[in-house]
Amino acid sequence: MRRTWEYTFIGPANTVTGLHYDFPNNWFCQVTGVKEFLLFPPDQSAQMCKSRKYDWGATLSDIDISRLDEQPVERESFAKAEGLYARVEAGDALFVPSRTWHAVVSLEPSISLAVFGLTPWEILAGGLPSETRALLHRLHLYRWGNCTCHRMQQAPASQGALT
Ligand SMILES: O=C(O)CCC(=O)C(=O)O
Repeated sequence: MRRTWEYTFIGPANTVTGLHYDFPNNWFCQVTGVKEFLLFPPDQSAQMCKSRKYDWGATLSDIDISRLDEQPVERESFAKAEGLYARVEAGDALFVPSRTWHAVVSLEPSISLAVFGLTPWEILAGGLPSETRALLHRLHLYRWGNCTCHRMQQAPASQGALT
């Protein structure tokens, strides 16, 4: 028994999805176009420069694979990582195991379907802590102001602060 849910990724060529990992396993299905994956198993986490930025579904990295020349510290760490390269074409399915760091670049306009799944035990072990963090985040008690889900608006000049 497994609860599954899907994400669809639709985008032009050269779309970059930054380095991150997801808690669930993922069957990544390429529908049209071509994408390249860089994959790093969980034992490479020490080299992945884990970010403090909050994201509901993923754990993010401070490494920006498209701006490594501007990130000397992250680049040095990234250079020590041992990973895998995968290329997916229309009709391919790639299994991305739980907690595997990955970054993705589309070489062509692409449509992809990511199918995530969690067993009841995984929902308890990982889903519960994740939902607790999400609740604390919405209550502004956890990583508020440093997240991918809320856009911080510039306050009027007289207030001179971010809201
Ligand atoms: O296809 C992409 O650009 C991102 C895919 C991804 O990160 C995922 O399925 O977890």
